[in-house]
Amino acid sequence: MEIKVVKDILGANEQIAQKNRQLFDSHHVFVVNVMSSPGAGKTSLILETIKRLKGKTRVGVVEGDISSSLDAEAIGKEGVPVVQINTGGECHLDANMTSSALPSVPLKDIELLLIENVGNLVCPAEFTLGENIRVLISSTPEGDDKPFKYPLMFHQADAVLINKVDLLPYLKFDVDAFSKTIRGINQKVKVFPISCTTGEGIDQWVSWLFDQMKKG
Ligand SMILES: Nc1nc2c(ncn2[C@@H]2O[C@H](COP(=O)(O)OP(=O)(O)O)[C@@H](O)[C@H]2O)c(=O)[nH]1
Ligand SMILES: [Mg+2]
Ligand SMILES: [Zn+2]
Repeated sequence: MEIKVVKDILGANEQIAQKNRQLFDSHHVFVVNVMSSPGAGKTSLILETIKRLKGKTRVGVVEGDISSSLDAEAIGKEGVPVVQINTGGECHLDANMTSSALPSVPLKDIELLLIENVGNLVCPAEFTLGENIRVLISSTPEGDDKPFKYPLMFHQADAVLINKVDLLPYLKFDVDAFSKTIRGINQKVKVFPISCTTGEGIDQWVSWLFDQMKKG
């Protein structure tokens, strides 16, 4: 019985996600769902991505947060349209919350929508929003065992960004072993070692993202 209830929730979410996707497609907006644990660098990545795409494509941002609008304020300073969703305690965004934010998103004026999900490595994997791609940020201080502990997140991702590689000299984190583990779970995934602090790897990520947008 419990399993059926869960399936119904996810089925309903999937239907709303498909409607969101139709709306995005009709406006030719490419949508990225950015996921990670708290503090891995979602907001930092969005800021760095916006800076590099200035003049190349028009970006909008949706900020999912349990409460507060700190991240939305930081992104608003970059001069891009940003809409805040406060989930009111929910630990993930779902398609319905996303849908309720969309009337405030200027879809006609943007080509790329970056959605910062709530910091969590568990349930965001289950709830699609209508996105084109899913990006998972895993940062070096979290340890290189995360693909073993949260396989679904890694399985669902189109790209995994290993953030904070500037801290590698101080940590026990084996980038090669980590990348190998991810590929064992998900053969198609792209892996980018990056640092939002030094800028390492960000150009490679942004150029890949740009290619994905062109493919649609
Ligand atoms: N050393 C280092 N710190 C980073 C890097 N990226 C983000 N941070 C820091 O990590 C903290 C959390 O980043 P934030 O982007 O807010 O993470 P979020 O909670 O996933 O949105 C902040 O203090 C950032 O300055 C990085 O590449 N290297
Ligand atoms: Mg954030
Ligand atoms: Zn949740």
